[in-house]
Amino acid sequence: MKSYTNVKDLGNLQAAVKEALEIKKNRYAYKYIGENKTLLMVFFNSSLRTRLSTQKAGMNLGMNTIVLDINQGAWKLETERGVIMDGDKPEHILEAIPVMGCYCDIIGVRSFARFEDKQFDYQETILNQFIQYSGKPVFSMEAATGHPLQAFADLITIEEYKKKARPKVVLTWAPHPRALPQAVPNSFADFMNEADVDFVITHPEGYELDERFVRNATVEYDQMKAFEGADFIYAKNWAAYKDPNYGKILSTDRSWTVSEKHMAVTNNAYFMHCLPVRRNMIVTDDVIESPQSIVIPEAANREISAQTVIKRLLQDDK
Ligand code: AN0
Ligand code: CP
Repeated sequence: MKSYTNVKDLGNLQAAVKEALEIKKNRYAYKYIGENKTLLMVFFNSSLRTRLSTQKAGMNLGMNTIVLDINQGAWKLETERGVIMDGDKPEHILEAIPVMGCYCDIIGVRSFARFEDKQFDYQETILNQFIQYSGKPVFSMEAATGHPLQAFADLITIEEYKKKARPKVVLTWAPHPRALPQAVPNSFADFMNEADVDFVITHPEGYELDERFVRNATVEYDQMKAFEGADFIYAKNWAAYKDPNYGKILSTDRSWTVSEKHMAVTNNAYFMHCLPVRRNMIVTDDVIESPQSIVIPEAANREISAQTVIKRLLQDDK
């Protein structure tokens, strides 16, 4: 694997999940393949899970890890070509990226959608610049349009908890006070469309995701109807994708907050969320604290998805 930006990079998905579950059984089985190799993790945005789980995954493989927070102590980076740099940004990303590439063997990048320019976001301008100019294998730690390490961990978790061959998995929008990217729901949809599940997406009108991710999913605007008979509920907020409302909040309707009333119509579904989650906005205390909530094992699987991906990048790095 040369880079990891979406589900396709994993090739056969069933084989990737199998490999991940093998790694989970013995996460130190490959502790020498990263010896004398350096993992650089570059963050343009905050993180708790990705930061810790990806660093741990690198360490499990014997790697040294360096973490760079672009907004804390590094030079502010200009990202547009052709700009006269007489403002507050002393360095251009087109020098910064190849320099970063000099000091490491693999680079992970977190760079959220900015919601300033849909094209800039949906062309994955920043992530692709890393791929083009770093000279090193690059993986997404949540970029503008996807969070494939999260979705891979989500699939591993569903595989571990499912009680039937083809479970019903529902991705539900839920309210949030700030405009959040579509990266998590996009990648979740991308993976669920490739997995053996009955996949339903529910959200208020206006919150339709990019069709390239929705593909064969059933879109149901009635949340309670969507929840009927579900085996897994995956909650997430996102801001509008569709023009002219790209990046906007269209609803704060708290009847969409996942509560016991919603869970009651499911098939005793498990509750999932990528975290961080705002309680009583996205999900009630009762649901997230219930025995059906698997948000912690889901987060734990981030180490496993990251390790599987980094292992594959190392193995290709001849
Ligand atoms: C981010 C998002 O919604 O994309 C990261 C989630 C993993 N969440 C927030 O900014 C709260
Ligand atoms: N789920 C996730 O990516 O969490 P962080 O933003 O804390 O890394």
